[in-house]
Amino acid sequence: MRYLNYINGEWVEPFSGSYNTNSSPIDGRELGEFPASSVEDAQRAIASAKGAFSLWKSLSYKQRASYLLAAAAILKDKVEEIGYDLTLEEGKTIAEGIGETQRAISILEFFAGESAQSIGSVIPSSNEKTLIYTKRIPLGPVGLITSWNFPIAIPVWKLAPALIYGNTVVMKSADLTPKSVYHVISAFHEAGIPPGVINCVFGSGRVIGTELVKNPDIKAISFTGSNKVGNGIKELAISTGKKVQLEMGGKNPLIVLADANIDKAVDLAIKGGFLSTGQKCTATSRVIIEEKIYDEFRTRLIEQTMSLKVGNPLEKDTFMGPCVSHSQQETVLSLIKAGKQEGLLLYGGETLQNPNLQQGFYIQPTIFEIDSQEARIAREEIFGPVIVLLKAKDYHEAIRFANDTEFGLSASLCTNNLSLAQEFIDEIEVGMVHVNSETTGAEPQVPFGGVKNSSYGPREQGKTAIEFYTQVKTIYVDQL
Ligand code: UN1
Repeated sequence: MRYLNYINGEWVEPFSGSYNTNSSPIDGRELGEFPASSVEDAQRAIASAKGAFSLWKSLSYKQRASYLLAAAAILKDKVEEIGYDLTLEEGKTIAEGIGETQRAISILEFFAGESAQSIGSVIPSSNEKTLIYTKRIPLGPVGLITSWNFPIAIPVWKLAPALIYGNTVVMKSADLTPKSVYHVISAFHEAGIPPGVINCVFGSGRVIGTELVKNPDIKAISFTGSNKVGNGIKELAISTGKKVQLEMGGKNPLIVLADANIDKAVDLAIKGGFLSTGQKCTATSRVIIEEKIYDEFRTRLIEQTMSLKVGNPLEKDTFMGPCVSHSQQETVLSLIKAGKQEGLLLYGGETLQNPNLQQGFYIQPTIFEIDSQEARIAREEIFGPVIVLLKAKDYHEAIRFANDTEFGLSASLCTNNLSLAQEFIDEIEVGMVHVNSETTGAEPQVPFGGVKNSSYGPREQGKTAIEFYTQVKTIYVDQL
């Protein structure tokens, strides 16, 4: 089947007339053709978003919320079908595919609820008769550039706040996961969103993304993806006067102290490190273990990892599916190769040998042991099913290791020691701290984002999303 761009309320062919075939990382089956759009398509989408802005911002918050709720209801009706398509396209397990679709519904419901929340404040004037207040106003057309690893949730967590606060949108879907984004856009189309409020262009980031970032009619860019691409976007967007929000990499540590419940800590390491094939910016990639329990933790982690079912993610009992693409698999394998020189491979490290899985991009869950943080596998984001173990003398050494990274997205500590947990909360250099829980996860009603090289600009999600998607207007009202 051939899918089209969505511009000004209609499904339209790209100017180029050319299409890319999308295929499944599970077994290579073809999933449809998506536009290989050109700069002209992006420009047409931007013009459409610009044209729709004055109508959309003039609607009441409640009216705008009604479209979010209608789209949520449509996604709810199709949650199994969409979750299945997400799994086929991205390779995460079916439980995760459906779970992610449910998360998108919660995000839409949360931001619909924000339509009844305060959008400003009244501030006393030095003049007793003057009323001074602030209100939040939308920015205009915004460009949303989304990643393949959460192809439903991330488009929605940018779309929902952009729309509720009155902005119009041009979305650039990740090349690898257009069908998931198509489902999101279709839900809004079916919900009757006015033409031009949402536009979506499929194709290469270098072409469409660059146009969005450069074009003066786009007032802000929100991006989720790699540091390399994000940093390029930052320079260009700032030089054209835009607001920018970037969510990029992580190298998230899980610290396990000697008093921790080892079974629970092993479970957190496995879920945080291997679910979604490790392809989350929040994935656990370093596990730092206190010396006293190191051997026991390592033994149990390897035992549990050996028992995981890795394979076709459409089968209900599969724990971990393939990498998203051949090139992602190659990148992960090359880091594993480097890891073998720098550290000790404890488990995994190979592609799967099962003859039924040769058309997919599978890698075993992989565990390394390292004795120095200089190793590439301890410093670079791998974005695959690889965790590295590091022994620490005590909490103080562990936190030093944990902070010794350019990234600062999330981190977790396993302990029952409340004082150390509080010290950790204060000392760890990340945007999201966990105590006795996975480094992954993001509830829609709370801020999401990191420090250091993980993020740039205001936080996504929760009430703080308003910071990025609006600006403040200050109003003085005097009596004549
Ligand atoms: C999660 O951990 O459930 O791209 C969400 C990412 C993040 C989202 C993580 N922006 O992986």
